[in-house]
Amino acid sequence: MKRVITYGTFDVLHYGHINLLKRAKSLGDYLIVALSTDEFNALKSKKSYYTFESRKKILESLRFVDLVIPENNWEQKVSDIKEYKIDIFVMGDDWKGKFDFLNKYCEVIYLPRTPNVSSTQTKDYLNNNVI
Ligand code: C2G
Repeated sequence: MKRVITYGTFDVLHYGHINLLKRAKSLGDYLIVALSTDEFNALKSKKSYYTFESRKKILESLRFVDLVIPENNWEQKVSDIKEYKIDIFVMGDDWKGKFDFLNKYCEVIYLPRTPNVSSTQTKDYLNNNVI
């Protein structure tokens, strides 16, 4: 049973997120998503449209996501990897290099981001095209 973990806000879920999550799951058998809490988002200077609970519900509805846990801080990754016996840590390549220190504990893989889609773009579009 190969266990994979990834981290993120996953606000206003879009096909870029779906591509990342699907590819992450395909690297193993069990995918854990550590979902940024609303409080941690504030630390990342992000304000998500959907609350943590709503974003969690959406992710849990995806058949290729096996477990959603809260991401409360930057520091929890090593303990998460140990606690959940993670084999592979996956992030989009906008984070390339940032988490290489986790190589001591598990495989670290950066996957290419999906171009031309982001939660921010979606929100901007909706804000500027209210009918
Ligand atoms: N992503 C992607 N393609 C996009 C947009 C996002 O592959 N067009 C990926 C990101 O690279 C990331 C994941 O989807 O791996 C989640 O993206 P965000 O919700 O923006 O996550 P972020 O705010 O980068 O949080 O501790 C790590 C942080 O919590 C990462």
